[in-house]
Amino acid sequence: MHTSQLTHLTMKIQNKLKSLICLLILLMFVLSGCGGDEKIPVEEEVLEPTDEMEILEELPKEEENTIDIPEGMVFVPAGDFLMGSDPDKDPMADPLDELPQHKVYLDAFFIDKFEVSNADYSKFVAATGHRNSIFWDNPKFNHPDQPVVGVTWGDAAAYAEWVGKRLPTEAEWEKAARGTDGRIWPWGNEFDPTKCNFDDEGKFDGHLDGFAMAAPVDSFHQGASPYGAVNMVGNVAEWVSDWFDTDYYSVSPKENPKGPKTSGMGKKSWRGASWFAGLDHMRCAFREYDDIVASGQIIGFRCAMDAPKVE
Ligand SMILES: [Ca+2]
Ligand SMILES: [Ca+2]
Repeated sequence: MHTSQLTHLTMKIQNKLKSLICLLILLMFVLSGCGGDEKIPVEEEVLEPTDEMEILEELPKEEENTIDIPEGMVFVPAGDFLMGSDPDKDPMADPLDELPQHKVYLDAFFIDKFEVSNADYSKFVAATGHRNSIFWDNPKFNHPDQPVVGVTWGDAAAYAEWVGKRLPTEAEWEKAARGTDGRIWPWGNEFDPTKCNFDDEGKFDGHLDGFAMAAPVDSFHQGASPYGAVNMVGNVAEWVSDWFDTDYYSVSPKENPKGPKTSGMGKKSWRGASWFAGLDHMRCAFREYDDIVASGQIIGFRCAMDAPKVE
């Protein structure tokens, strides 16, 4: 082959190669440019609705506007809520009596926004001649605005009847305290020592929350429950209507549970713990009990009422 011919052929091959490279570059550019600025879609994490999330969808709020809510009470709409504790979410859960966490349906009801005060209770005593609190003359406990203590379960039930109400069931109390979503505290899942009156120094005279003993019932609004009830955890513990049974949650009915029929121990439940108790008791799911005739310095109560059924 002639030298010039060879050179020409080489150039042709080089040109072909150049064209091929250009084509490849163009192809890569086109491919990479496909879709302009669009990023490769990252699969978003989709949360599967769980039972827990489903029941977060509350009943319509309008219901609250169509119901005549008695003065001093809050409305808790009908529906499911999570009762008891999930130890994976709440390390302080007591495995003895707070498990299993379970879904409970309750009819609508009203519950007192505040614990019953000494002022409230003294009206009952004056009107009926019912015996007074055993601490009626003790200045640590007898301020009119403080919650009444030193009352037995029977005293509490008698007061409730006198005002045309009743004691809440354990389930009603717990729903009123924590709403539907199984939260640990009335205000959410993070503890806040400024939102309840408890033994905040761990030595029975804690008062960093402002109170060494029971605070006025109309206090700690910042710790209100989803329905607006205050001092549900802390201040004074609260008698409820149920007999106490450690194992009740494993056998309780799914709708409107009212506690065991009887208690061999003669113990009635109380809920919410008090100014005398430490952090681990300051939880919506915490359960405790006392003798039906006991009347200590830490147990008071609040009342409940059935709400009219909405068609
Ligand atoms: Ca305190
Ligand atoms: Ca309380």
